[in-house]
Amino acid sequence: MTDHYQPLPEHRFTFGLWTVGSTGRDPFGDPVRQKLSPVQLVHLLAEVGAYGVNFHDNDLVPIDATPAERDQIVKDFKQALAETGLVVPMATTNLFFDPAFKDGAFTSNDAQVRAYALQKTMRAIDLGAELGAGVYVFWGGREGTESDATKNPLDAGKRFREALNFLCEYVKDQGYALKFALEPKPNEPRSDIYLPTVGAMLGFIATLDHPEMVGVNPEVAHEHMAGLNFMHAVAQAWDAGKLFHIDLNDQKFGRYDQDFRFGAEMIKQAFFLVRFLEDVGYQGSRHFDAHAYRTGDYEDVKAFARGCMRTYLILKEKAARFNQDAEIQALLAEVTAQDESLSFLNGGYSRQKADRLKDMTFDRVALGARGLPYERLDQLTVELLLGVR
Ligand code: DIG
Ligand code: MN
Ligand code: MN
Repeated sequence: MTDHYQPLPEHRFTFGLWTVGSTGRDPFGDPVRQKLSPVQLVHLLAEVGAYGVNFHDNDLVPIDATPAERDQIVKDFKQALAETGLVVPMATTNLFFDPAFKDGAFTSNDAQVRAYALQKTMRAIDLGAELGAGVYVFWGGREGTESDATKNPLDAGKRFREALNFLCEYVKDQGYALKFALEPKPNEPRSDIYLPTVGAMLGFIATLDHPEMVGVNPEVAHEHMAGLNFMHAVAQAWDAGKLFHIDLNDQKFGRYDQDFRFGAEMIKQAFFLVRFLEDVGYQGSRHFDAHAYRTGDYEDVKAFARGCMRTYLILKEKAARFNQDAEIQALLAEVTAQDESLSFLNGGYSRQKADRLKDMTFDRVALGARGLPYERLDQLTVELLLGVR
């Protein structure tokens, strides 16, 4: 039987080295899988059919590597990319693992740490540009507090803004074809992380010197941790022209950052997300920032990676079926019908329109009495997802 859910380069499925390379270490347990090299991980991703691979600087080059070691690592990595055809659409900086960043990087109270974070990020941007990345992600995992006695949020915002303004100027000065994508998360590892949601990030971007260079990298798990509808956040970013990248995974509500396989928990939300991305023609990477269960070996890690991509493709097919389903489309046409008597309101405000509208009579009771077939519509959606339509 033909398998219609095989990943192809045109699907732009990517994984970070840290995702399939996760050794299963967690706050309560040691690694359960041996560590694979970046070269081994590139070949693993090629085996499962990924399009690209992303990395934090130190996923590829250890923080204490010598320049000669760095050059050899990059040379070997480039060779693996050439052998497999994988590309590097995104790069980012690890500004959260080393103890130096224990109180943040760009927002640290220590000016030395802030300066070191800038230096580290410039070097990591150089590495990302060298490997062809077009998007540079900033996830401020340590940019936050446990106690608000320690830092004024205005100072934190000012420091983060100054760092991004400096780095935007650096990218322009170097002539890199790079754009920045800010990734929000509400908490963990800090008790509260600044700029916790997509909406907060979009508001912050407007305050930068070069807002045109900066967008967002929404992650499913992170908006779910905040109890929010992820597809709505993505739609707002898209509407603002700021959906520069996306981190796909899954997450139960009210949990720590689970980074589960895409579609593993909230299949209906995953469907509406895929339908949105495909309907608007999103052309960016479908990046799976997720990792396999700690219980798995590398064969299960490959099943995890394949599962992320297969579920996306299955839901993409379901979205096409939704858009072609006559009964569903008839209900949508019914509930979204235009009212020609109100077409005079199209095209914005005028005094004449306002006067005419103020003189109109509405049958408020009749408006409230209208029955909406949303149960039918949602049941049809569920039945489509359950495979009975
Ligand atoms: C966590 O969700 C963050 C880090 O893994 C990384 O900086 C970013 C890139 O997708 N996601
Ligand atoms: Mn996450
Ligand atoms: Mn992420």
